[in-house]
Amino acid sequence: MSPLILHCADSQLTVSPFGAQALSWQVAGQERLWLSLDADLDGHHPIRGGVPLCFPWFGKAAQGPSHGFARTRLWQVAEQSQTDDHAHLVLSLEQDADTEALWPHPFRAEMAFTLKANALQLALTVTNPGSAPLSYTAALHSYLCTDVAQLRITELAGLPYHDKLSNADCLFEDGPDAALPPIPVDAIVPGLSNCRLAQGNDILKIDNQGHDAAVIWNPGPDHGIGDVHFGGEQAFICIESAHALTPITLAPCQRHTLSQTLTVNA
Ligand code: TA6
Repeated sequence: MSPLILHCADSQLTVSPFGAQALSWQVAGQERLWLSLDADLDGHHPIRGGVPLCFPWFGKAAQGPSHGFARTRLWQVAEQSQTDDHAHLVLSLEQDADTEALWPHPFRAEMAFTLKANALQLALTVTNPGSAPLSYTAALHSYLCTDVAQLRITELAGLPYHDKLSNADCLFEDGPDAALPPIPVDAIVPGLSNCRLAQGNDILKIDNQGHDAAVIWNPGPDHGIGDVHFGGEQAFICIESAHALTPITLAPCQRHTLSQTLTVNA
């Protein structure tokens, strides 16, 4: 279960087959994905950081673990290729006795990673191989490196969101002094497709597709989360490409792709 490493020009991506989870993405030596120093890498528990996959449900559910089982399954290598301008890897997961016990549906999930010199595309494609409709929710739960003390996501100003912390529908503040987002934050923002993380001249552009919402999450300093190392929450913001408001329903043979593209200095 060794990690898979992709290279393109000056960038390097490390992917764990356990969970089909990106763990590290470095561009010109600079790390872009946050991984907890206390992350559990034993191959049994969710890994805190990188880009965990939430599938076949987002969030808590009565029938099984938070954010589904995809992040705690071993995925198979389905494709791997390399050209001058990109490296590509696809990992796949299908139903088996363990997934059937939690979610009695046939499915095929493919997680594709496309690494370019200054960009990373993450794409989760789910196909319905069965004869009945298949419904699920999902997210690419990206932990992006940032300095939360200086963070300001201007695209959020004035937008409506569902606040999971208060279970209320709210509006982000507007105006030049608005804290965007307020910390702690656990916000489901309908339809948000693009935003930027800026720190001085350094910009990371985030483009989501096939989603119905972006999720913005940072637990703040009093989180009590055992596998976030001390002070670690100050160094990341999760900006997720999610289909979390309503389920995706696939007819037999239909497929859907949920994606996120991260571009440095775009
Ligand atoms: O995407 C935000 C969220 O659903 C939060 O509510 C928070 O609990 C977070 O994900 C982490 O969930 P996890 O199950 O990985 O601890």
